[in-house]
Amino acid sequence: MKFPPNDTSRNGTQSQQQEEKRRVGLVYDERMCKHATPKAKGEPHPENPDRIRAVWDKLESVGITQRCVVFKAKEVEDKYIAAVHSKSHINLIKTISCNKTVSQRKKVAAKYDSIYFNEGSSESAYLAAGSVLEVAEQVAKGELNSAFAIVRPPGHHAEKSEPMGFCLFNNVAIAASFLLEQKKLGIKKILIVDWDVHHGNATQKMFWKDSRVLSFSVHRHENGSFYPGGDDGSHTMVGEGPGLGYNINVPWENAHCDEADYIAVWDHILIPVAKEFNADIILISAGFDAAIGDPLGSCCVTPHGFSILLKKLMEFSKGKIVMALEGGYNLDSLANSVLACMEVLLEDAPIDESYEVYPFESTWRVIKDVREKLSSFWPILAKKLPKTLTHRLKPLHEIYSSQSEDEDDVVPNASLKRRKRQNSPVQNSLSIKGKRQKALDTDDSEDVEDPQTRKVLKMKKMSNAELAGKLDVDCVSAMTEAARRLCGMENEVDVYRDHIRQLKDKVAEDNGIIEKQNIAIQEGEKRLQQVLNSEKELKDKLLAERVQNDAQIKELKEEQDKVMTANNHMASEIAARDKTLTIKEREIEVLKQQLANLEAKGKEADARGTDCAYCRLLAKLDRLRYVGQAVFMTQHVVGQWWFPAIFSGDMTNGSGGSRRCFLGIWQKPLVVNVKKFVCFMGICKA
Ligand code: Q9C
Ligand code: ZN
Repeated sequence: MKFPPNDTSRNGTQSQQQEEKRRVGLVYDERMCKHATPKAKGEPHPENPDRIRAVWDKLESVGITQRCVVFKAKEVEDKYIAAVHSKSHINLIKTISCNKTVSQRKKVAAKYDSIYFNEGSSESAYLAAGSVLEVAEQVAKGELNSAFAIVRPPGHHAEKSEPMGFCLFNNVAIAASFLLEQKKLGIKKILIVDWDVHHGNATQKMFWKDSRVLSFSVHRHENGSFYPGGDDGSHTMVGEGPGLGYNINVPWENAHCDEADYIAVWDHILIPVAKEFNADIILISAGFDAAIGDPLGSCCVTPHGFSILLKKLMEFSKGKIVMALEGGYNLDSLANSVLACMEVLLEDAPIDESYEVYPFESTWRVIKDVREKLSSFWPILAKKLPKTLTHRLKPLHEIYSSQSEDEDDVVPNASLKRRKRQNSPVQNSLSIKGKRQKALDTDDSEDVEDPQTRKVLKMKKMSNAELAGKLDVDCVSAMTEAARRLCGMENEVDVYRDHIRQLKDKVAEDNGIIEKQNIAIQEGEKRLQQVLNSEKELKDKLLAERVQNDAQIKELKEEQDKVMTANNHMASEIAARDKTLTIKEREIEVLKQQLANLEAKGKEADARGTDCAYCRLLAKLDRLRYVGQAVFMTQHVVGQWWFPAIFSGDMTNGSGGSRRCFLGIWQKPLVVNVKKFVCFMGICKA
């Protein structure tokens, strides 16, 4: 036996032989063989080191290992185990191999269900978990397309604080938690498919309330009597809280299931849900104890069956699949099944998935129950299954049914629990008939076992003369028999005749009915025609009305158009006038402004006027009147300004005054003859 060379231990190097289209990781490490039962004699324990050796040797012998990226195992770190196991459990597994005697270890192991420990257990457990974690990370990163971890001890029964069912650490659960925790990997949703024949009780519990992990397990259950037993594996266990609907159990009611049953479950439960869930990566708890020939599982899945199941999962999560070995206790079955899976991961040959499935009747029942229970979380499962579901009629092959049941199978009424085989009577009779016909065709009476057939054949071979001479007792009895049959046939003919007559009567009767129905049909057609006619009339009338209406509408529209044009015209005129009005208003505004300015200026002038020298003079003049001086004033216009001119002097003689005084701009003196004392006052604008 060869082991992976040391230099591939951590990073893993691809073989030089040929470039694979897919990078498939493979973990194997001889150190995982160290975990073994302490007792040497007697029956070997089913979970023994030869299991992984057999797998590795097989893959080696057919040249698979050279085509994979091979890794040696690496011990998992405690902090990653701690995500799913308790401190005390980690401590138990870490210390179980050292500082303890064989009998001490035995005593500890006895506290648990189906557990043994030896001096290699701790290391193997750490390596198994580390191996799965390592390749899971590589696949998540995209360094590998997919991977298979050939590990032991297995993991899916190992509870948070309790080793169980040959399992020490839950390898797959540790890897799943690791992937989710390493945010940079971008893994947000994980599908765990557990096809080990036993229920993955621990994985179920570890992600019970977690919607990031969809745990799917298909397993023998048989009402909780199959290991690990109880209700945990029931289809009613669907998760809780945020994890509600994210736990799926498919519990078989009986042993002997084969790929037909598994494929039916895939097609009608797992695949539709996987489509909907759309995981970032798929982890398979790949036990092969449901494989044909397995001593614990008593199921019949062939290697080809496993390859179909795996192939169907390759369509999801971009083919990112990590397989971790769980159970599987028939070394040949185990090795061949793993090989079949490796060929799928390497995409060796197209898998023929066109498989006619004939599952058990019980399988359809289980599928229906599971779908019903989960349909509220996964609406796709609410659809009705096809009405015509095929199920198997053929009898079980001897190899399956004659196999002794394993320890787990020993339950009351085990024989009753066996599959209800549906031997087809049709097929059986056909086969006997077939044989007889073949014998008659061959003309070889000596080889024929059936005495009746042999006799007929012999007679067929005799000449007429021989036959005549051979009217022995046999022949007479044969003829009697023939006559009896003939008589029987005549009776049969009579019966047939009667039947024919009855049929004829029935035909006549039916003809009458048909005739009546024809008449009814014709009447119906007539009535239909009438209805159609009146319908047509109505249609015509409506059409005429419509034409008239259309004309009226057209006329009204034209009128409306005219009014609208006029309106438009008026509107534009109004607008024009509005514009003029605005202009005029603006002019008025300007004029008003000017007026206001003038007024203001006038007022200003007035205000100033009252205080001007001229006005003061006027006041003095008023007093002059009394002293007999004549003062008169005229106005003189220069532009728009009034300038006062004041003349003073004795006005009594009627001649002009001799003295003049003036204010403002003096112009040519104005000589006026006045009789009266005149005071001519202009507006003081100066
Ligand atoms: N009555 C795995 O396949 N059987 N474990 C014990 C006790 C234990 C199977 C029966 C079967 C454990 C990983
Ligand atoms: Zn198992």
